[in-house]
Amino acid sequence: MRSKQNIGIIGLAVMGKNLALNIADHGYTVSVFNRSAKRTEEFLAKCVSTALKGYFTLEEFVQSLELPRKIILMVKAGNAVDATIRQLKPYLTEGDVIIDGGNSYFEQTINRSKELEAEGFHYFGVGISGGEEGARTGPAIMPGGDEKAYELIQPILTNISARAEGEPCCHYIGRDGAGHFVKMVHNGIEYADMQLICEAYLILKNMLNMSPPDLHAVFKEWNQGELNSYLISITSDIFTKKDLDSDNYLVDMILDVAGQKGTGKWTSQAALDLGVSIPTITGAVFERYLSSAKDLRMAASQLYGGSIKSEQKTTDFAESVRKALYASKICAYAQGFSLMLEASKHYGWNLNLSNIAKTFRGGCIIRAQFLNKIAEAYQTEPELANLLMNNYFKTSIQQYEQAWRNVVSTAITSGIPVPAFSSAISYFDSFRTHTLPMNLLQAQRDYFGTHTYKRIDKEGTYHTQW
Ligand code: NBP
Repeated sequence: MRSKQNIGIIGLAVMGKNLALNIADHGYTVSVFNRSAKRTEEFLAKCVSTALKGYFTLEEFVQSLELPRKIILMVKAGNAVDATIRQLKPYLTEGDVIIDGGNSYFEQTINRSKELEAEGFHYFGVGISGGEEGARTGPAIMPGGDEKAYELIQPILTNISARAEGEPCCHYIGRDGAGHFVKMVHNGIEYADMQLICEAYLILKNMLNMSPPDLHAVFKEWNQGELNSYLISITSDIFTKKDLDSDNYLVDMILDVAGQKGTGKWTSQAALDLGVSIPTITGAVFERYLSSAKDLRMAASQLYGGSIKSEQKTTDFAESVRKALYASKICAYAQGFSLMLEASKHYGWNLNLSNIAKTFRGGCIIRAQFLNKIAEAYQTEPELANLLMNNYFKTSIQQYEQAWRNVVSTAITSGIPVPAFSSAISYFDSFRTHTLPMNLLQAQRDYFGTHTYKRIDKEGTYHTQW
């Protein structure tokens, strides 16, 4: 009898095919299936490994797998996931495990989990980060689902994940939608991180007149220190690339209109629903929207007479920009982790924020040395309400605060758009302010809407005839 395969993958686009190869590299046998046969044929034609077998009907694909079956869906998020599950179910046996490895919206994962677990299947929403390269060589993996059933898939997921400081970047996250929620917040933080780097670039370019080679050198140097990260490293690389069609550097030939696939928007929506303030992440999403209005921005630039006043600074200013970037980055991560903390309470996920920071250290886009500090912070204080309350981050912010204020105020005075830098410093200022002006706001609400207010000197709820 033909021996059964260890695991199956449905969906052979960029992520699915690379994940299949990665799993096969780790000694597992893998069956693959794709809705359109052409992709399967192309994949099999290039594939030399005998560990991989392709199928052209879902029934044969399912029958090829050992029990309990473990099937990873790497199809487009949304309807494609539901359609695949619907077509798959008639061939499955109770106890089989379906793993959605795409970027599904976490609430859809919660609903699918409920439905499939009631039918006797195990369902996992697994965040997989790192794009094509991560899928091939080791992604960061965020599994969400039934903790007991997790042992069925834990060895494979752990083996194929990235490693950081010898540890796998794969930790069980929590029930149902927890893994997809954490992956979504990872992407939200990524939006903020990228936007902050772009603002640092704009400031350096305009205030210090830096060319792409200068910028390459600055980012390369920054990557040697506490900002060490994948995003800083690729940014440094980007500044070395010459354009093939002109004498310019490629970065200067790229249109300033940002794309997005929606996970930053979802993070912002989740924050609004859960009542958590994440202005730097949301600001980064809004800036991508504003970038899309290129024609309108060009017209406004005519109307208001250009954009940026150039104020030449000395090279020490670059060090201040580095400090401002680091302090802002702390605030962006503080926001993302606060959102996960609130979601953990709301959905009863019992998230281990230290393990989540460790998971982010390798394989994924926001991988950075700095995540060790976050992991340590939550390891020592699992109940930490906000990263800004941790001693290490407090010291960093205090050391850099003056430079940070100087950079943000100089950028604003010069007309350089810094929505992420300025929202980060405003977040910090609101966070550390003992008395916000919400006393007046409460008075206004009570004045026009009888919304009542509380007093600082006695218990109770009050209304005034203003
Ligand atoms: P895509 O998101 O581009 O999806 C293409 C795959 O979905 C193809 O295999 C396609 O089959 C299949 N598919 C579609 Br579209 N509709 C289907 C349906 N109704 N039934 C069955 N299959 C259907 O692929 P990807 O970029 O590899 O990403 C896969 C997942 O991983 C997504 O959720 C994505 O958001 C996530 N992700 C992607 C990246 C990345 O860097 N690309 C990174 C991290 C996570 P077909 O060949 O027949 O059209």
